[in-house]
Amino acid sequence: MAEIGPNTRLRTSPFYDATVAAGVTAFSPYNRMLMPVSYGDPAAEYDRLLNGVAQWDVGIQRQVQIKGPDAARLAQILSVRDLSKCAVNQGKYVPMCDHRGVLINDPVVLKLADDLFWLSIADNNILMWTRSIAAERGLDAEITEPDVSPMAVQGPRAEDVVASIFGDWVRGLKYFWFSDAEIDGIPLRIARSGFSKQGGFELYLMDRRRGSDLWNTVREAGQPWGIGPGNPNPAERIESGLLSYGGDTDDQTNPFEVRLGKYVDLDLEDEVVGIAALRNIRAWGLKRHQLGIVLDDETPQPGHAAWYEVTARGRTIGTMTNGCWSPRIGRVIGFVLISRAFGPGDTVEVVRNGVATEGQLCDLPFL
Ligand code: THG
Repeated sequence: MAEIGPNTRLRTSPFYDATVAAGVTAFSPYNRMLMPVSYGDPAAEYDRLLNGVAQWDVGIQRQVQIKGPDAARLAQILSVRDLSKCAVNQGKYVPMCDHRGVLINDPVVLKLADDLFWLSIADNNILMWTRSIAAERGLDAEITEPDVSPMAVQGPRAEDVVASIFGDWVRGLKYFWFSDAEIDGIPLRIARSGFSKQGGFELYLMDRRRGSDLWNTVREAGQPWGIGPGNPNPAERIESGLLSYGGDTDDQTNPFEVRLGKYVDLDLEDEVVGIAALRNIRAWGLKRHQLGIVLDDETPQPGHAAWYEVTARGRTIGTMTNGCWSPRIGRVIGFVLISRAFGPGDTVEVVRNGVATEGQLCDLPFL
Protein backbone atom coordinates (compact mmCIF):
# COMPACT_ATOMS: atom_id res chain seq x y z
CA MET A 1 0.00 0.00 0.00
CA ALA A 2 1.17 3.51 -0.80
CA GLU A 3 2.34 5.62 2.09
CA ILE A 4 0.83 9.04 2.74
CA GLY A 5 3.34 10.61 5.05
CA PRO A 6 3.20 13.79 7.04
CA ASN A 7 4.70 16.74 5.21
CA THR A 8 4.47 20.51 5.26
CA ARG A 9 0.96 20.43 3.75
CA LEU A 10 -0.18 17.59 6.00
CA ARG A 11 0.93 18.67 9.44
CA THR A 12 1.51 16.42 12.41
CA SER A 13 -0.02 16.77 15.84
CA PRO A 14 2.29 17.17 18.86
CA PHE A 15 0.81 13.83 19.98
CA TYR A 16 1.82 12.05 16.73
CA ASP A 17 4.73 10.07 18.20
CA ALA A 18 2.65 9.07 21.21
CA THR A 19 -0.25 7.86 19.05
CA VAL A 20 2.12 5.83 16.89
CA ALA A 21 3.52 4.27 20.07
CA ALA A 22 -0.09 3.57 21.18
CA GLY A 23 -0.69 1.61 17.97
CA VAL A 24 -2.68 3.98 15.75
CA THR A 25 -3.82 2.14 12.59
CA ALA A 26 -5.62 4.84 10.56
CA PHE A 27 -5.62 8.58 10.06
CA SER A 28 -8.01 10.97 8.37
CA PRO A 29 -7.16 14.47 7.09
CA TYR A 30 -8.70 17.39 9.01
CA ASN A 31 -7.63 21.03 8.99
CA ARG A 32 -4.61 20.04 6.85
CA MET A 33 -3.47 17.67 9.61
CA LEU A 34 -3.62 13.96 10.34
CA MET A 35 -6.26 12.87 12.85
CA PRO A 36 -5.97 9.38 14.34
CA VAL A 37 -9.23 7.54 13.60
CA SER A 38 -8.52 3.97 14.70
CA TYR A 39 -6.32 1.92 16.97
CA GLY A 40 -7.46 -1.35 15.39
CA ASP A 41 -10.12 -2.45 17.89
CA PRO A 42 -13.37 -0.49 17.36
CA ALA A 43 -15.37 -2.54 19.89
CA ALA A 44 -12.84 -1.88 22.69
CA GLU A 45 -12.58 1.81 21.75
CA TYR A 46 -16.37 2.21 21.89
CA ASP A 47 -16.56 0.31 25.18
CA ARG A 48 -13.87 2.48 26.83
CA LEU A 49 -15.71 5.64 25.85
CA LEU A 50 -19.07 4.36 27.14
CA ASN A 51 -17.89 2.60 30.31
CA GLY A 52 -14.40 3.82 31.16
CA VAL A 53 -12.11 6.50 29.84
CA ALA A 54 -10.20 7.19 26.62
CA GLN A 55 -7.58 9.72 25.56
CA TRP A 56 -7.86 11.26 22.11
CA ASP A 57 -5.41 13.21 19.96
CA VAL A 58 -7.66 16.04 18.75
CA GLY A 59 -4.81 18.39 17.87
CA ILE A 60 -6.66 18.86 14.56
CA GLN A 61 -9.10 21.10 16.49
CA ARG A 62 -6.95 24.14 15.63
CA GLN A 63 -7.31 27.47 17.40
CA VAL A 64 -7.79 30.73 15.55
CA GLN A 65 -6.60 33.35 18.03
CA ILE A 66 -8.05 36.86 17.88
CA LYS A 67 -6.26 39.45 19.99
CA GLY A 68 -6.56 43.22 20.24
CA PRO A 69 -8.89 46.16 20.84
CA ASP A 70 -11.47 44.90 18.29
CA ALA A 71 -11.21 41.19 19.22
CA ALA A 72 -14.61 40.94 20.91
CA ARG A 73 -16.33 42.79 18.10
CA LEU A 74 -14.67 40.62 15.45
CA ALA A 75 -15.55 37.38 17.30
CA GLN A 76 -19.19 38.54 17.34
CA ILE A 77 -19.15 39.59 13.68
CA LEU A 78 -18.13 36.01 12.83
CA SER A 79 -20.68 34.35 15.16
CA VAL A 80 -24.44 34.11 14.66
CA ARG A 81 -24.81 33.35 18.38
CA ASP A 82 -24.81 36.20 20.91
CA LEU A 83 -21.46 36.31 22.72
CA SER A 84 -22.19 39.41 24.82
CA LYS A 85 -22.85 37.39 27.99
CA CYS A 86 -19.88 35.05 27.53
CA ALA A 87 -17.60 35.44 30.57
CA VAL A 88 -13.82 35.28 30.68
CA ASN A 89 -12.90 31.57 31.10
CA GLN A 90 -16.15 30.48 29.47
CA GLY A 91 -16.64 28.75 26.13
CA LYS A 92 -19.69 28.51 23.88
CA TYR A 93 -20.69 26.31 20.96
CA VAL A 94 -21.23 28.72 18.07
CA PRO A 95 -22.45 28.40 14.47
CA MET A 96 -20.53 30.50 11.94
CA CYS A 97 -22.05 31.36 8.56
CA ASP A 98 -21.08 32.99 5.31
CA HIS A 99 -23.02 35.91 3.83
CA ARG A 100 -25.64 33.49 2.43
CA GLY A 101 -26.37 32.14 5.91
CA VAL A 102 -24.66 28.87 4.97
CA LEU A 103 -22.88 27.14 7.83
CA ILE A 104 -19.08 27.37 7.40
CA ASN A 105 -18.03 26.13 10.85
CA ASP A 106 -19.31 25.27 14.33
CA PRO A 107 -16.42 26.05 16.69
CA VAL A 108 -16.21 26.20 20.43
CA VAL A 109 -15.43 29.89 21.10
CA LEU A 110 -13.28 30.40 24.20
CA LYS A 111 -13.08 33.84 25.79
CA LEU A 112 -9.63 34.11 27.41
CA ALA A 113 -9.80 37.83 28.20
CA ASP A 114 -11.90 40.80 27.12
CA ASP A 115 -9.53 41.27 24.18
CA LEU A 116 -8.49 37.65 23.53
CA PHE A 117 -10.49 34.79 21.98
CA TRP A 118 -9.84 31.33 20.55
CA LEU A 119 -12.09 29.81 17.93
CA SER A 120 -11.58 26.05 18.32
CA ILE A 121 -12.55 25.11 14.81
CA ALA A 122 -13.96 22.26 12.75
CA ASP A 123 -12.50 21.39 9.34
CA ASN A 124 -12.43 24.59 7.28
CA ASN A 125 -10.01 27.49 6.81
CA ILE A 126 -11.32 29.96 9.38
CA LEU A 127 -7.90 31.57 9.88
CA MET A 128 -8.08 32.98 6.34
CA TRP A 129 -11.78 33.84 6.73
CA THR A 130 -11.15 35.73 9.98
CA ARG A 131 -8.25 37.73 8.53
CA SER A 132 -10.30 38.61 5.46
CA ILE A 133 -13.31 39.84 7.41
CA ALA A 134 -11.08 41.79 9.83
CA ALA A 135 -9.25 43.51 6.97
CA GLU A 136 -12.41 44.32 4.99
CA ARG A 137 -14.04 45.82 8.12
CA GLY A 138 -10.89 47.74 9.11
CA LEU A 139 -10.72 46.07 12.54
CA ASP A 140 -7.74 46.26 14.88
CA ALA A 141 -6.97 42.66 15.81
CA GLU A 142 -4.04 40.29 15.45
CA ILE A 143 -5.14 36.92 14.05
CA THR A 144 -2.87 33.90 14.42
CA GLU A 145 -2.82 30.14 14.76
CA PRO A 146 -1.09 29.69 18.13
CA ASP A 147 0.85 26.65 19.32
CA VAL A 148 -2.20 25.08 21.01
CA SER A 149 -3.31 21.49 20.54
CA PRO A 150 -6.14 19.81 22.46
CA MET A 151 -6.09 16.30 23.85
CA ALA A 152 -9.50 15.01 24.91
CA VAL A 153 -10.09 12.76 27.92
CA GLN A 154 -13.58 11.33 27.50
CA GLY A 155 -15.82 8.82 29.26
CA PRO A 156 -17.49 8.35 32.67
CA ARG A 157 -14.08 7.93 34.40
CA ALA A 158 -12.48 10.97 32.71
CA GLU A 159 -13.14 13.20 35.71
CA ASP A 160 -11.37 10.77 38.06
CA VAL A 161 -8.32 10.65 35.79
CA VAL A 162 -8.08 14.42 35.27
CA ALA A 163 -8.70 15.10 38.99
CA SER A 164 -5.97 12.63 39.94
CA ILE A 165 -3.48 14.67 37.88
CA PHE A 166 -4.59 18.26 38.50
CA GLY A 167 -6.61 18.11 41.71
CA ASP A 168 -10.24 17.92 42.76
CA TRP A 169 -10.92 21.50 41.64
CA VAL A 170 -11.45 20.22 38.08
CA ARG A 171 -14.63 18.48 39.32
CA GLY A 172 -16.15 21.93 39.80
CA LEU A 173 -15.60 23.11 36.21
CA LYS A 174 -18.90 23.82 34.47
CA TYR A 175 -19.62 22.68 30.91
CA PHE A 176 -17.46 24.61 28.38
CA TRP A 177 -15.71 26.58 31.16
CA PHE A 178 -11.93 26.32 31.40
CA SER A 179 -8.98 27.21 33.58
CA ASP A 180 -5.22 27.59 33.28
CA ALA A 181 -3.16 24.71 34.64
CA GLU A 182 0.31 23.24 34.59
CA ILE A 183 1.86 19.84 35.19
CA ASP A 184 5.64 19.22 35.23
CA GLY A 185 6.12 22.62 33.59
CA ILE A 186 3.72 21.77 30.71
CA PRO A 187 1.50 24.83 30.13
CA LEU A 188 -2.12 24.07 29.36
CA ARG A 189 -5.75 24.99 29.75
CA ILE A 190 -8.32 22.50 31.02
CA ALA A 191 -11.89 22.73 29.74
CA ARG A 192 -14.92 20.61 30.48
CA SER A 193 -15.79 19.78 26.87
CA GLY A 194 -15.22 17.23 24.14
CA PHE A 195 -16.86 15.74 21.07
CA SER A 196 -18.89 13.05 22.88
CA LYS A 197 -21.87 12.90 25.23
CA GLN A 198 -20.05 10.67 27.75
CA GLY A 199 -18.51 13.56 29.70
CA GLY A 200 -14.93 14.65 30.03
CA PHE A 201 -12.32 17.30 29.48
CA GLU A 202 -10.10 18.81 26.84
CA LEU A 203 -6.51 19.62 27.78
CA TYR A 204 -5.27 22.41 25.51
CA LEU A 205 -1.50 21.81 25.28
CA MET A 206 0.34 25.12 24.81
CA ASP A 207 3.83 23.84 23.98
CA ARG A 208 4.02 21.32 21.16
CA ARG A 209 7.42 20.03 22.32
CA ARG A 210 5.66 18.51 25.35
CA GLY A 211 3.08 16.42 23.44
CA SER A 212 4.49 13.02 24.38
CA ASP A 213 5.01 14.15 27.99
CA LEU A 214 1.36 15.17 28.35
CA TRP A 215 0.09 12.04 26.59
CA ASN A 216 2.18 9.78 28.84
CA THR A 217 1.20 11.65 32.02
CA VAL A 218 -2.48 11.06 31.22
CA ARG A 219 -1.88 7.46 30.14
CA GLU A 220 -0.08 6.64 33.38
CA ALA A 221 -2.60 8.45 35.58
CA GLY A 222 -5.42 6.61 33.80
CA GLN A 223 -4.13 3.10 34.42
CA PRO A 224 -6.33 2.45 37.51
CA TRP A 225 -9.39 3.20 35.34
CA GLY A 226 -8.20 1.19 32.31
CA ILE A 227 -7.53 4.19 30.07
CA GLY A 228 -6.72 3.53 26.43
CA PRO A 229 -6.39 5.44 23.18
CA GLY A 230 -9.38 6.48 21.11
CA ASN A 231 -10.72 9.17 18.81
CA PRO A 232 -13.96 11.03 18.15
CA ASN A 233 -16.16 7.93 17.87
CA PRO A 234 -18.53 7.82 14.87
CA ALA A 235 -21.03 5.43 16.51
CA GLU A 236 -21.22 7.33 19.80
CA ARG A 237 -21.48 10.74 18.16
CA ILE A 238 -24.25 9.60 15.79
CA GLU A 239 -26.18 7.95 18.65
CA SER A 240 -25.72 11.21 20.60
CA GLY A 241 -26.78 13.44 17.70
CA LEU A 242 -23.57 15.49 17.48
CA LEU A 243 -23.09 17.30 14.17
CA SER A 244 -19.98 16.78 12.06
CA TYR A 245 -19.41 19.95 10.04
CA GLY A 246 -18.52 18.95 6.46
CA GLY A 247 -19.55 15.36 7.17
CA ASP A 248 -23.26 16.09 7.66
CA THR A 249 -23.38 19.49 5.93
CA ASP A 250 -22.94 20.58 2.32
CA ASP A 251 -22.37 23.90 0.58
CA GLN A 252 -26.05 24.88 1.04
CA THR A 253 -26.68 23.88 4.65
CA ASN A 254 -27.94 26.54 7.04
CA PRO A 255 -27.90 26.17 10.85
CA PHE A 256 -31.69 25.71 11.11
CA GLU A 257 -31.63 22.63 8.87
CA VAL A 258 -29.17 20.82 11.13
CA ARG A 259 -30.73 21.57 14.55
CA LEU A 260 -28.50 24.55 15.41
CA GLY A 261 -31.37 27.08 15.40
CA LYS A 262 -31.22 27.31 19.21
CA TYR A 263 -27.70 28.77 18.87
CA VAL A 264 -28.77 31.48 16.38
CA ASP A 265 -29.73 34.93 17.72
CA LEU A 266 -31.57 36.67 14.90
CA ASP A 267 -31.65 40.05 16.66
CA LEU A 268 -27.87 40.50 16.52
CA GLU A 269 -26.54 43.60 14.76
CA ASP A 270 -26.63 43.56 10.96
CA GLU A 271 -22.81 43.63 10.86
CA VAL A 272 -22.78 39.94 11.92
CA VAL A 273 -21.90 37.95 8.79
CA GLY A 274 -24.91 35.96 7.58
CA ILE A 275 -27.45 37.25 10.11
CA ALA A 276 -29.53 39.16 7.54
CA ALA A 277 -29.63 36.09 5.28
CA LEU A 278 -30.67 33.91 8.22
CA ARG A 279 -33.60 36.24 8.99
CA ASN A 280 -34.80 35.75 5.41
CA ILE A 281 -34.28 32.00 5.53
CA ARG A 282 -36.31 31.85 8.75
CA ALA A 283 -39.09 33.96 7.20
CA TRP A 284 -39.28 31.96 3.96
CA GLY A 285 -39.26 28.60 5.73
CA LEU A 286 -36.99 25.61 5.35
CA LYS A 287 -36.86 23.07 2.53
CA ARG A 288 -34.79 20.41 4.29
CA HIS A 289 -34.20 19.16 7.81
CA GLN A 290 -31.89 16.74 9.57
CA LEU A 291 -33.39 13.63 11.16
CA GLY A 292 -32.17 10.25 12.33
CA ILE A 293 -32.80 7.03 10.45
CA VAL A 294 -32.85 3.45 11.76
CA LEU A 295 -32.24 1.03 8.90
CA ASP A 296 -33.66 -2.49 8.65
CA ASP A 297 -30.09 -3.75 8.79
CA GLU A 298 -28.81 -5.73 11.76
CA THR A 299 -25.34 -6.44 10.37
CA PRO A 300 -22.51 -5.09 12.54
CA GLN A 301 -20.22 -3.35 10.07
CA PRO A 302 -17.58 -0.65 9.85
CA GLY A 303 -18.67 2.95 9.47
CA HIS A 304 -20.09 4.41 6.31
CA ALA A 305 -18.54 7.42 4.65
CA ALA A 306 -22.01 7.99 3.33
CA TRP A 307 -23.89 10.60 1.25
CA TYR A 308 -26.26 7.87 0.11
CA GLU A 309 -29.44 8.71 -1.77
CA VAL A 310 -32.68 8.56 0.25
CA THR A 311 -35.86 7.76 -1.69
CA ALA A 312 -39.58 7.45 -0.97
CA ARG A 313 -42.07 6.00 -3.46
CA GLY A 314 -39.37 6.03 -6.13
CA ARG A 315 -38.48 9.72 -5.72
CA THR A 316 -35.26 11.16 -4.30
CA ILE A 317 -36.02 13.09 -1.11
CA GLY A 318 -32.50 13.73 0.23
CA THR A 319 -29.34 12.04 1.46
CA MET A 320 -28.08 9.94 4.34
CA THR A 321 -25.00 11.96 5.25
CA ASN A 322 -23.37 9.54 7.70
CA GLY A 323 -24.11 6.12 9.09
CA CYS A 324 -22.73 3.50 11.42
CA TRP A 325 -23.50 0.29 13.20
CA SER A 326 -25.00 1.23 16.57
CA PRO A 327 -24.01 -1.19 19.33
CA ARG A 328 -26.70 0.16 21.66
CA ILE A 329 -29.58 0.12 19.14
CA GLY A 330 -28.50 -3.04 17.33
CA ARG A 331 -29.12 -1.59 13.88
CA VAL A 332 -27.37 0.53 11.31
CA ILE A 333 -28.33 4.14 12.08
CA GLY A 334 -27.50 7.45 10.46
CA PHE A 335 -28.32 11.10 9.87
CA VAL A 336 -30.42 12.14 6.90
CA LEU A 337 -30.80 15.60 5.38
CA ILE A 338 -34.16 15.40 3.63
CA SER A 339 -37.23 17.22 2.39
CA ARG A 340 -39.46 18.66 5.12
CA ALA A 341 -42.35 16.76 3.52
CA PHE A 342 -41.07 13.74 5.49
CA GLY A 343 -40.88 13.43 9.25
CA PRO A 344 -40.35 11.10 12.21
CA GLY A 345 -42.19 7.79 11.84
CA ASP A 346 -42.11 7.79 8.02
CA THR A 347 -40.60 4.81 6.22
CA VAL A 348 -38.08 5.58 3.44
CA GLU A 349 -35.35 3.75 1.51
CA VAL A 350 -31.61 4.33 1.54
CA VAL A 351 -29.73 3.26 -1.59
CA ARG A 352 -26.32 1.92 -0.59
CA ASN A 353 -24.11 0.73 -3.46
CA GLY A 354 -27.16 0.15 -5.65
CA VAL A 355 -29.10 -1.75 -2.98
CA ALA A 356 -32.15 -0.16 -1.33
CA THR A 357 -32.77 -0.81 2.39
CA GLU A 358 -35.89 0.37 4.23
CA GLY A 359 -35.56 2.54 7.30
CA GLN A 360 -37.64 4.57 9.71
CA LEU A 361 -37.10 8.28 10.28
CA CYS A 362 -36.81 9.49 13.89
CA ASP A 363 -35.98 12.55 15.96
CA LEU A 364 -32.41 13.19 17.12
CA PRO A 365 -30.61 12.37 19.30
CA PHE A 366 -31.12 8.60 19.16
CA LEU A 367 -30.04 8.21 22.80
N1 THG B 1 -13.96 20.64 20.99
C1 THG B 1 -13.16 21.67 20.59
N2 THG B 1 -13.10 22.06 19.32
C2 THG B 1 -13.86 21.45 18.39
C3 THG B 1 -14.73 20.39 18.74
C4 THG B 1 -14.76 19.98 20.09
N3 THG B 1 -13.76 21.84 17.09
C5 THG B 1 -14.32 21.01 16.07
C6 THG B 1 -15.66 20.43 16.47
N4 THG B 1 -15.53 19.78 17.78
C7 THG B 1 -16.69 21.52 16.52
N5 THG B 1 -18.02 20.99 16.65
C8 THG B 1 -18.64 20.75 17.86
C9 THG B 1 -19.88 20.12 17.82
C10 THG B 1 -20.57 19.87 19.01
C11 THG B 1 -20.02 20.26 20.22
C12 THG B 1 -18.77 20.88 20.25
C13 THG B 1 -18.10 21.15 19.07
C14 THG B 1 -20.74 20.04 21.48
N6 THG B 1 -22.08 20.08 21.45
C15 THG B 1 -22.93 19.79 22.59
C16 THG B 1 -24.26 19.30 22.03
O1 THG B 1 -24.54 19.53 20.87
O2 THG B 1 -24.99 18.67 22.77
C17 THG B 1 -23.16 20.97 23.52
C18 THG B 1 -23.71 22.18 22.85
C19 THG B 1 -24.33 23.19 23.82
O3 THG B 1 -25.40 22.88 24.37
O4 THG B 1 -23.80 24.29 24.01
O5 THG B 1 -20.16 19.85 22.52
O6 THG B 1 -15.47 19.02 20.49
N7 THG B 1 -12.38 22.27 21.48
